Amino acid sequence: MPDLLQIGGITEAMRQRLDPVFDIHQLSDFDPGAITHIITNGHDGVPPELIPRLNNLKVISVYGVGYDAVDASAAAQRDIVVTHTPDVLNLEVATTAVLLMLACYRDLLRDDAYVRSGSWEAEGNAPLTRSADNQKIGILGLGRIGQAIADKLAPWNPEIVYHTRRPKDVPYRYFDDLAKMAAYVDVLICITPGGTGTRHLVSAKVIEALGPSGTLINVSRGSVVDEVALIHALQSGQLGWAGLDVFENEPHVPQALRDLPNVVLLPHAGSATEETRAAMGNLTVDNLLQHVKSGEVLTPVPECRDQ
Ligand code: A2R
Repeated sequence: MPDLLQIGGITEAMRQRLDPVFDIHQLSDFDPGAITHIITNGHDGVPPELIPRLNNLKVISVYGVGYDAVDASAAAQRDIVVTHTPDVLNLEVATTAVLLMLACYRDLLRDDAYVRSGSWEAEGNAPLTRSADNQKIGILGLGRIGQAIADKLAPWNPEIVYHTRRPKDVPYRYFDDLAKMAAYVDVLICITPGGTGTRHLVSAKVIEALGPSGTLINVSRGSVVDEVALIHALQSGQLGWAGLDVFENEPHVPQALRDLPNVVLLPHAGSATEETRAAMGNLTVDNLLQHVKSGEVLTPVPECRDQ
C-alpha cells in the first residue's frame, strides 16, 4: 500500500475512500522516505521545508481551488504533481460573494439586530438602506469563479467590468488598470488567487478610488487586500462598506474590523456547504486514487501540467 501523509483534517467520507488504498500517516509520526502522496488543504498547505525531505513524493492533493500555501513551482521542478479542486466550488463561492454584497447593500445585520433588540417596536421603522439593482460591479480576477459571480449577479441588472492581467473573450468592459476600475465602479469583488503575485493588489490607492459610496467584497484570499489600509478607510469613511470572507491572518480577525458597523464578516466560508465540501472532498480523493491506478491525475494545477 502506498504511504499517504495527511496534513490537516479530512472528512469521514474521504477517510472511508482512502483507507482501503493507502496507509495514512499523520505529521506527528511518519517515515519521510516512505511517503509517496500528501493530502492537505488550501490553508495548511505543505511546510516548504518538508518537501525536500520526501524523496519519493509524487502527488500533493489539495482540498480547495487555492493552492498558494503549497510551493507548486518547487514541486513541479522535482516532478511532484500538485492537484486542486477547481470548478466544483464555483457556484458556492459565487453565492457567497452575492450574499455579502446584498448583506452590505441592504444592511442585513443592522436590520436583523434592529428586530432582535426590540428597536422596531420601541423606535419605529429602521432607516432606509441602498438598492443593489443597476450597480456598476468590477470583478478583480475573471476566471472560473469570477465568471460564475458575473452570471449569478445578472438578476440585479449590473454593468459588469473586470480587471485581469490579460483581457478575456467576454462581453464585459476590460480595465488594464485596477485603480481606474475601482474609481469607475460601485462594487469591487476580489476573486483572484492568493500568493505573492496578488499580494496587496487592493492597495490604499485602490480602496481610496472605490470611495465613500463604494463596497469591497473579498472572497479570494486575505493577502490580496491591504487589511490595515482597508480598516483605516472603513473607519474614516473613505470607503463605504466591506463584505469579507477572508483575512490576512486567519482565523485572527483584527478587533478594529470586528468593531465596525459597515462590514459583514464570514469565517472563510465561501465554499463551506455540505454539498460543495462533499464534491471537493471527492475530487481531492479522486486525484489520489487515479494516480495510484494509472499514474495520472484529474486536475493538476497549471504549474504541474504537461508533466
Ligand atoms: O490575470 P489573468 O489573465 O491570468 O486572469 C486571472 C486572474 N489573475 C489576476 N488578475 C489580476 N492581477 C493578477 N496578478 C492576477 N493573477 C491572476 O485571476 C483569472 O482571471 C483569475 C483566476 O481565475 P482561475 O484561475 O480560474 O481561478 P478560480 O477557480 O476562479 O479561483 C480563484 C481563487 C482561488 O485561487 C482561491 O484563492 C479563491 O478563488 O477561492
